Amino acid sequence: LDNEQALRKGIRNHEIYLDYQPKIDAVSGRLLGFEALARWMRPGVGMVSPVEFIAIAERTGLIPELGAMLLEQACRQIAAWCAELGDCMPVAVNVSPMQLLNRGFLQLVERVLSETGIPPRCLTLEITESAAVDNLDDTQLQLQQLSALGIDVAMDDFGTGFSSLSMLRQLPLSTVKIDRGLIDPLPAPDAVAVVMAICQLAAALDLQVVAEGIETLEQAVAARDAGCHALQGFFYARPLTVADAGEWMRRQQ
Ligand code: G
Ligand code: G
Ligand code: MN
Ligand code: NA
Repeated sequence: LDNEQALRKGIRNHEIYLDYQPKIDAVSGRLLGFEALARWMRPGVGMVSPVEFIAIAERTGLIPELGAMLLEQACRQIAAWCAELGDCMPVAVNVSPMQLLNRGFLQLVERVLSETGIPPRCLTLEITESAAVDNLDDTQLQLQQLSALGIDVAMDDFGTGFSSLSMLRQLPLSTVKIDRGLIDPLPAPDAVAVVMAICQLAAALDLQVVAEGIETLEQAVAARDAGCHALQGFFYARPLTVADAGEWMRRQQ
């Protein structure tokens, strides 16, 4: 209850904001876009992990409100960066299973796209395997309607959950993000074999592959050689403040 009140107040007082972590083209090294990651700087307490406060929001019914606020924030930022660049700067937003399956979610995305006027292809939604596994039919329908809006959908944390490989085919995805648990042991040969197999499967299904959690040059090279299209991780950049992300973007131009 204490946490609920604090979170309610935090949402109202704009204590929750987004950091942006760059995604890099594995071959050219150029910036491809960002993943938006929610942050809560709780006054007198410090940083609260999104794992914790998203769970509180889901338990207490605050998730639609929090999710809407974060999606609006991300899309306003996309609009600002697109205007500055005169081109699309893609941003991926994480969506929890409960958010995705919420009745109002499709309408929310439609409303935010139209209010911000961003090209839908600049927005990616990252969903986790568990959502799809637990409610495949609902998830499939919801994702079909979302992708019909022209946005991209990425399967996050791929390779750790319990998704069947056929799910990749059944869902209207554009991207799979290989979980950092599979990237961490690179360039060990057995880990390379696993990442290569995922990339081959993804290629056959016409999906882009992002490797998450790249922390070293050796991992970056191994992931690229295994066929990953995009690389993300501390080796390139930590999640950055919006100002630092903008600097990153300008330096790439
Ligand atoms: O950002 P790390 O920086 O600590 O994020 C931890 C976890 O929290 C990740 O699994 C990430 O997907 C999730 N997360 C971060 N931001 C958001 C968000 O805006 N919405 C949801 N649903 N999950 C988020
Ligand atoms: O589940 P999701 O992929 O959305 O989670 C992203 C999480 O991974 C965030 O907590 C982010 O801060 C973290 N992260 C991003 N890059 C790295 C990295 O190179 N190493 C580690 N250990 N974590 C990372
Ligand atoms: Mn993610
Ligand atoms: Na992930």
